[in-house]
This record gives sequence, C-alpha cells and structure tokens, in this order.
Amino acid sequence: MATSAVGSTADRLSELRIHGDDDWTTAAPSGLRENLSLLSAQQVELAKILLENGQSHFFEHWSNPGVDDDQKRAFFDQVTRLNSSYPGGLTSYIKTARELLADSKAGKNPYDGFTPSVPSGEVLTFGDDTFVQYEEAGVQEARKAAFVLVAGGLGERLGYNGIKVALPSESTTGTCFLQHYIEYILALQDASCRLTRGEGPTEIPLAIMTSDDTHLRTVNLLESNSYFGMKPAQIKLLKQEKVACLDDNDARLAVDPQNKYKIQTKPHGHGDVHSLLYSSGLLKEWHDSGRKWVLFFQDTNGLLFKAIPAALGVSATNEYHVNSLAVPRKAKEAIGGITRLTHQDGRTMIINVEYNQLDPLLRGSGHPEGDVNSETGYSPFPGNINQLIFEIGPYMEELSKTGGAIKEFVNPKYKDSTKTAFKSSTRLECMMQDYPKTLPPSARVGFTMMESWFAYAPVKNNPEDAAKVPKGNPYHSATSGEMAIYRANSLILRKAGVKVDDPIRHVFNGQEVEVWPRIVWKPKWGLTFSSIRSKISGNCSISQKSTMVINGQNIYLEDLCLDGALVILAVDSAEVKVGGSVNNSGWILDDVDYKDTSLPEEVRIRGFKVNRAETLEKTYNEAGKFVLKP
Ligand code: UGB
Repeated sequence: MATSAVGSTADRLSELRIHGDDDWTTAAPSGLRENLSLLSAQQVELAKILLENGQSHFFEHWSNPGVDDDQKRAFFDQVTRLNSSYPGGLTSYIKTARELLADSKAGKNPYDGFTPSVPSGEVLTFGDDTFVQYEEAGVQEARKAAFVLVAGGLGERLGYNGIKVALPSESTTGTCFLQHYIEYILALQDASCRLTRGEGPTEIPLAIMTSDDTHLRTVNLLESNSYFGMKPAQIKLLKQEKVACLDDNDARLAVDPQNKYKIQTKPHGHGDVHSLLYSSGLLKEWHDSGRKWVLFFQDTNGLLFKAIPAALGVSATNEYHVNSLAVPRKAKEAIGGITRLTHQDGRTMIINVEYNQLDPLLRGSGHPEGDVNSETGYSPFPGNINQLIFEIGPYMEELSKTGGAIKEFVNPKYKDSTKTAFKSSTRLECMMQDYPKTLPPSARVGFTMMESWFAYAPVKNNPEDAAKVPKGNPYHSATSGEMAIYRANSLILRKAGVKVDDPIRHVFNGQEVEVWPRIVWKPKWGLTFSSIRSKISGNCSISQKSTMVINGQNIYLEDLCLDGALVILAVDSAEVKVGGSVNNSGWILDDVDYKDTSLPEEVRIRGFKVNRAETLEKTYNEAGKFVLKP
C-alpha cells in the first residue's frame, strides 16, 4: 500500500525541483527515488545528508513502495535520532570519522610531539592527620556537590547478564552497588548538613547515565526498591544514544547484519556524559542552585566512597578545577596512567593516557621497555580510577564553548597490514576523562593519589579471564571486588585500634585471594575515619572466621571480642553499646564453581556462597540507650 499523506512520488519529485533544489534525485539510488512518497520533508533532508556524505548504499536494497514501508520509516526515525544526538549531526560524525580513520591508517600517534613524564599530585595516606583534615573539609563541601554515575556500559568483559549496578557489592548483606552508592550519598548529605547546620542546599542530587542496554533495568531497580531511600526527584536519568558503526576508511556507515533497514550502532563511550549534562540543562540547574562540585564515578567500585570525602577535601583546599583520583598502578593493568605531557611547543597537560596507549607512547618517546614497573614494583604513572571531581563554574564555562563534545578516537581492527579493510565494523568513541584535553593551560588540573586497598576494587573481569591475570596484578573480578571490601574494613578497624586477625589465603574460581573477617557497615555508621574511630573503644578483637554487620548510625564497639557472626540493626535514635564475648560457629564461605549453572549467576561469578551456620542477631527498633553484652 504505497499511498501516503505526503503525496505521490511524482508530486514529491516535482515539489523538490520547484523549491529550486538541484535535481539531486536523479543521482539518488532507485531504492530511495521510488520510495520518496513515503518520506516527510524533514526525512527527505536527512536522505540528502546521507547521500551527500557517501551513504547511498543504504538504499540499494530497498524494496518497492508497499513492501517494508514501516521499516523504511523506522530507518528514518533512527537516522533522525543519530543526527540529533551527535553535536553537529551525522555530517560532523562522518567527517570526524574520515579524519580519524585516515590518521589511524597512516599510523599517526595522537600524542605526536608530546613527551610523557610522571606528574606530581597530592598523595594521601589513609588515617594520618592530613587525611583526616581533608576528610573533614570534604564532608563540609559535600552538600554543594552533585554526583554523576556513568552506568551505560554493558560490561562485556564481565559477561554478567544483568546490569552491573544491580550486582551485590558483597554477599554478606547482598547490598547491590546502586544501593551502596545511594546510601553513601545520603550519609554524606546528612553529615554535611549537620556540620554546616543546614546552610545552602540540603539535598545532594544524583544523575545516572544509562544507555539502551541499561536504562529500563536501572529504572526497574530503582522503582522496585523505593529509590533505596533517596527522594525520586533527587535522581535524574540521562540516556546516552549509541553511534553509527563504520565499515571502511571512507566512513561508510554499517548496515545492521540483522536488518537491512537499520544502521548498526555501538556505544560511543562514557565521554557522552558531558554533552548530556549540558544539553539536558541539568548542569545549569545545579549551578544555579548553588552547587560547586560535580563528582563522576563508575558502576562497580565498592571502595570508592571511602575515598570521596578526602578527595573532595583536596579539590576544595587546592581549588582544583579538575581532580582525578588515582591509585598505584601495576604495569599493564587495565587502568589508564595519569601522565604529564609536554609538547615541543612548550604546552603541558596532565591527562589520562589510556591503558592500551601508554605502552606505545612510552616506546615511541625514548623508553624502549614501554609500560613496565619501576623498582617500587609499580608503574611510575599513577593509575586513573576514573573518579573525577570538577568545579562546576569552570566546567560550565568550558561546556558553553564545546557543548560537551569530547575529543574522540577510533580503534579499527584491520584485516591485514594494508589497513584497507576491517575485521568487523568500528565506531568513534570518547572517554569522560579526556575532558581536560581542551582546557587552557591556566586550568587547575590535579590528581589525588590514594592507596588502592581502600579506594579501588572494580568488578570487570569474568572468572576465566580473571584467573589468567598476571600474578601480582589485581583480578578486578566479583571475587576480588568483594574480598577487597572485607580487607579494607578490617584494615580500617585495625587502624582504629581493633585487633583484627590476619587473613587466610584461599582460591576461589582460580583466583588466590586474602580472606579477611567479613566486616560490613552501613555508610551512616562509618562515613569517615574519624567517625569510625569515635565509635570504638577499649580492647576489641575480631577473629578471621568472623562476620560482623553494623546496620545503624549509633552503634559503639567497646571491649568486644568477636569469634563468630554478629549482626546488629538499630534505628538512628537507638544508641547501642556492643561488648563482651560473642562465640558461635559463624558464617562459612562454601566454595562453588562458576560453571555450576544450578546457582544464580551473581553467586557463581564470585566462586563462593555464604552458609549462615550460626548468628547472634539483635535489632533495636526504638529510641533509647542499650547495651549488648553476651
Ligand atoms: N560506560 C558508559 O556509561 N557508557 C559507555 O558507553 C561505556 C561505559 P568500563 P574501562 O578506572 O576502572 C575505564 O568499560 O575500559 C560506563 C577508564 O577508561 O568499565 O575499564 C560503564 O558503565 C580507564 O582509564 O571502562 O576503562 C562504567 O561505569 C580506567 O580508569 C564506566 O563507564 C578504568 O575505567 C567505565 O566503563 C577504571
């Protein structure tokens, strides 16, 4: 049925000619010419853009009018989305793609003319006086902050079927990453408002960047859990669009292998977050409501928020426009290296050099050994953990010039050394940490280096790949991510004066890890080191086999000797002193195999499940002062 509200093909053709257009249609493929009657004026303009940019191949296999018409319209709906979601539209996308593909074919190094060197930044040691002061400064500033979680990635390396923010960060309480993050932000909000007695903004907003791969499941996770205690209006979701795939060096857009009326698309990368914050007006809204800081973070780092207060304190004290969090990096670890780049013309910048580019950059600039550890056992370049803190004023100013466009790159896998054909389609990509690349030299760009044990333990690798990680390098798996939380909490309590037993070593899913006591607390109990220290007194000890869950703000450990499992839940108005000896069989970690499909995926990928053999569990639901002393 070829009838259409916009008239017949002949009418459309003559109408276009009457409007003084060149007769572009004669050069158009017949598949398009014959279907013109289906298109609106706006869609005709888009068709012209495609033809002008060498994309006529899409129409070569179009059926006659009356066949697949809905799919043809859907094609133009997709073209409309791709054109409007990219700064400068498809013309600009294709032009940039051609330039970057030509550079890639010529083997041009994006860092040509730059010499890398190790930058200096703020190096923090957990728990010392400087650290504690920065934490306090950070909590003070927090009410003026807005958080941005980039969660549009599918996590192909992890191979998990759900969204990563729904994965439990640890299996003692089963708290998923998103809940964990939201509870930390709420705890920061409360602590900051208490410290500043409610001056200025009192709610910390959270934006979450999603994609078609993660959007609906993120909405469902939030809605089915009452937003984990946050007000729904505090959370804004920004969905990123994918970009068109490229089939060759001329930037011919790829036809979807499953559907000839569709352009194949792939994710553009986390760098989209800047243009989305800008184009949605959210950044302006935050700025106008008196916010000063924007904090970006990634989907699966269960330790990150331990580092946030001090890092924000560094930003505020040093007046950094951009502050990247970093940890010591092992050579070849899949995290970028923070590098000072000095150009022949004298320009310098401190920027992340991505893990796959650091080695060639070093080899090409007088370091023939490439990305290797120094005598310290670590790469001399601090490892970027992609936790970024921007001062909102300078950030807004920059985005008003760039619209949030970030320098892109392309990474085609060539079939052979002639570099004329690709093994599979590629696309342009961009990374959020490349934002400082367009900043003027006067911008205050710094970094804050923290110890990895308390700042960084992402969940990115599936068990099989994790088991193959070179010995001594972190696994970045669900197993190591969870064990890192217990280790950090044990070490923090040790630093606060608790005698915590040494860990044992155990192999789960082919990965040897340290197993510390399974100690977990809610963020409102232990937001900063000084708040944790203030809740511990006397002689406390915790054995290796123990599990301790602290779920309440005002729970105090005093002369507690724990050898087993202890779970305490208390409302904020209940003050509970916990002491004495707790002895029971506790909770045991039973080994499981990741190939055992009878178990849920989130259990299998960590290689163990918790067997809750015996527990002392106490709940305090009412206001008052209580003592728990078995
Ligand atoms: N993400 C999106 O939101 N959209 C996208 O299109 C893609 C990703 P990965 P990778 O510190 O851990 C980054 O895949 O390759 C989100 C830094 O580039 O985990 O490991 C996604 O949901 C690297 O410099 O990134 O590398 C996730 O939350 C290093 O710092 C986040 O972006 C490393 O992370 C990161 O996606 C690290």
